[in-house]
Formats: sequence, structure tokens, C-alpha cells
Amino acid sequence: MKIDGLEDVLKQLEIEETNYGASDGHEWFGNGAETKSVSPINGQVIAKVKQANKDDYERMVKANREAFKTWREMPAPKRGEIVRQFGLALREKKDALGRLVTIEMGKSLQEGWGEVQEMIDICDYATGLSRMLYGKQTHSERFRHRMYEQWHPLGVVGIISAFNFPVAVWSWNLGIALACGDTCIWKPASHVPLTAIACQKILMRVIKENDLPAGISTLLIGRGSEVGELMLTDKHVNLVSYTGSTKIGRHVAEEVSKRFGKTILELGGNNAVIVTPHAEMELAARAILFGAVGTAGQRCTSTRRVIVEKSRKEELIKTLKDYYGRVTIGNPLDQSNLMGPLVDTGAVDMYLEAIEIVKKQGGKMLWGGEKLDHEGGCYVTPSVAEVRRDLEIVCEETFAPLLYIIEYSGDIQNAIDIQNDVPQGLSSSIFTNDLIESETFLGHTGSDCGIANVNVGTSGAEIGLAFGGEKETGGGRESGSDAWKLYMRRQSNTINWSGKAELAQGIKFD
Ligand code: UN1
Repeated sequence: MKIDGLEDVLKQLEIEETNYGASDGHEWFGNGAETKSVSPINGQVIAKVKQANKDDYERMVKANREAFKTWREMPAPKRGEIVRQFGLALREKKDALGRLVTIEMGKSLQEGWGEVQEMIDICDYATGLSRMLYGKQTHSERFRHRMYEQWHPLGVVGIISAFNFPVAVWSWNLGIALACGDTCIWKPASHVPLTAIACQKILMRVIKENDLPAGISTLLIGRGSEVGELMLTDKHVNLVSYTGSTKIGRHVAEEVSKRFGKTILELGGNNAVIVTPHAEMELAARAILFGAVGTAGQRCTSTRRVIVEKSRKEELIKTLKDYYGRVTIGNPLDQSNLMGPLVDTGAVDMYLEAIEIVKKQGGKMLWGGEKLDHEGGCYVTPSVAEVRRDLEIVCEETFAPLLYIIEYSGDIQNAIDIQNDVPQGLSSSIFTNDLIESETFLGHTGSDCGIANVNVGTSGAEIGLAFGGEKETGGGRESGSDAWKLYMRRQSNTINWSGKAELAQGIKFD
């Protein structure tokens, strides 16, 4: 099988047969080992990349630090204007970049385009934000004193992104960080170097057109154990924003905290949908289907568990079975397919292994879970299992289209308790038309997740609110609301214009 339109996509995005994987924003280089980008669609090598080594890393962080000196002094709305131009450039390349996301990572073309749209949205958001970096002021207890807080640029932001959202997660961090006056260094996941190179090239055009220095945004494709590790221990990287597994996230937190650096952690989820006696079944089933099967179950927000009230269980299983039966699996560039491949053969093995563990632990597989041999790619069928809530594997995040159905009975609080009884706390949903049930779910004894939705699925959040979760999900927040504050340095200021010395708390020291 051939990947349709591949040459054209690569040409539009200026991807060569062999590419450099390191860029300081002006030039390309890469003195590390060569790597290949392989498409999960058919196992084809798309292009090669010369990765960065330790010296390249040093060169880049130096450029980042140097650029920070001028970038932080540029008025915020002018920085916002640069981000706006990046958003315009992305609009021009939306089709090609969305296709490359699909080719390199395997998500459906609709989702590939959706991801680029998420980038455009965050650029618009960050442009507006650049005029809204508000600090609070309050009244002093002292005569003719003024107190206010202001937000200063923080420094260099290290962005380590995951394979499943190869471009959007970077842009959430980049857009906000640039508006805030920081400079950025990006280490993408090793599966998806080409989308990162394409993004950097689009951004470099804007940097060039505006005569900006190198180091505003740098790209570092290289092994985590080599260059990623340097970023964690480097005191010049003020904030590390990491998206990925809880296991690596713990290591990132430890290393960066050792030097009192800041972190934003977006780690694993184990997201549940609660279906109550008052749920609209069609609505719930559609959301569950997209949540569990969309992106082949490889979102941190993917629906992993459905907690359904006893009397609705058979109806739910029947509706889901009908929906799953209509899921078309195959080349994700073909828009008639809803599900593409998993990211690589390792992911397929991990998925099949998880299914064996479910069976061994006493779960009942209802359908799916086969490996498909067609097209030389990493295709599987999505699966559903009925399980007890306390199965060990149910408490883990299996990054694949494996959905657990768990029954509850009695009060809604029972369902919420099951939902909260896992180590992760990213996203959650309830399907109900009952006010008491939905308010209980959203209340203090309700969902303990960073995201809690009513009649909306667990995945597919918009950029306007803060994105992230609690517990082993890491506690970080990115994207909208006031997440920008994490990318800045807060300063509290007191100004005395009384001409007299007066101490707070009424202390006399004469
Ligand atoms: C991720 O899977 O790392 O809410 C991010 C969503 C997307 C982002 C997912 N907007 O599903």
C-alpha cells in the first residue's frame, strides 16, 4: 500500500529525505545519531532525521537565554502579534500539517486537522492574552501606601511533548509562553520528529519576517536519556512542561525539583463516564464511542471506564455493541475510516498483553481485541470488557482502545466513589438529565478530576479552560483560564508615597 499524497505533503512542509533535528530558530543542525520516522499506517519510512547531541543542546539553551534578554523587553501585545502571525501561517498549512500528523502518528484525518485547529485556537487565545496579563491590586493598611502584584516573564521554558498530540500540546505551551515573554525549547516524542520539524519551519518563517533573534523557539530532537535528561538538570531551564507517562513524570518532577525548577505535569489519565438511570442512552453511547475509540484510545483523556447503573447495563452494552460494529478501521487518511492504527508494533503488543491480563484477573471480554494484519500497519480492533471495579489492571492506564464496563447500584455517590477510586485524576463525565445527580457529581464530594463534564465525553476539551488533572495526573494546568500564571514570575510590590516611615502590623521601632 502507498500513502496517498505523501510527496505533496512533504514538499509543502519542506521535509527532505534526510532532515536536521535541531534548530535554534535561525539555522538547522544535528550532530547526534540518525533516526527514522516510520508511519504506523503501513510501516513505511517517511524520512530520516539527524538528531541533536549534547553540544547541540548547549548551543540551543544558550540561544534561548540570549533571546530571552530581548524578548522579555518587547511589549507583551507586540509579542502577541508574533503569535498571531504564527496562527495565520498555521491556517495556510492546516491541510498539509494535519495530514502529516495523520501519516506520522496514525490518528484519523479529521483528528489530524482538529489538532492543527487546536493550535490555531491557542494562537488566537494567546494573542488576546498578551493584552490581559493582569495582576491584582489591593488596599494597604498603611497611610499612602500602594500594593499591587505584577507578572514578569519567567525565562526559558522546556516543552517535552508526547507522541499522541504531536503538535497541539507544544503549541499550548509555546503560544502562552511566548505571550508571557518566555523563550522555549521543544523536545518532541521520538515517534513524531517530522511534524515537529514542519512546525518549527512554519514558525521560523514568522521569526525571519519579523527580524527576530535566534533562540525565541528552539527544537531539539534527540533521545530522552541524552538531551531530555540535560533539560531536567539544567538550572537555566526555568520551567519544564512535560506531557507523558506517570512513571517518567515522577522522574521529571524529582529532577527538576532538586534544583527548585518549576514543572507543569500532564501525566496519565484513567477517565470514566458515569451512566445513570437518567441518562440519554444515545448521547452517552456516542460520547463513549468517541472517547474510547477516537485516536485509537491514545489520548490522555480517552474514556477507559464506564460506570453504569445496574438497570441500564444491558441497554448500554447493546447500544455500544451496535456502535462498535460500525467502526471502520484502516488507513486514517481515508475519511471513511473512523479508527487508524496504533502508533507502533510495541503499542500493539502492549494492547494484546493487557487483554490477556484482563482475562487472567477475571474480567470478561465482550468483544474486540484482535490484531489486524492488513496493510502492513499497526491495526487492531477496539475492545470492551466487563470487569469488577477492583481489578488491578483497571487502576492502570492502558494507552489503547480498551474500555471497561463496571456496574454500580444505589445512590449516585456509589458511582462517584468507584470513579475516584483510581490513582489518576484527569477527566470525567456524567450522563444524566437529573439535576441532583449532576450537581452531586460536580460538588465537593463529586469527581476528583481536573476535568468534570455533564453530558459531554471525557476527551476533546476546548482550549479556553485550564487543561490538566489531579493525583497521579500530576497537578499541572495548561492552555486557557489562568494557566498562563505558571509561565510567569509573580512579584508583590508595596510603594510608600507618604514620606513617612510606617511599619506593617502597627510595629513601633523608633
Ligand atoms: C492529550 O491526550 O495529551 O481534551 C491531550 C482532549 C484534547 C487534548 C488531549 N484537547 O482530548
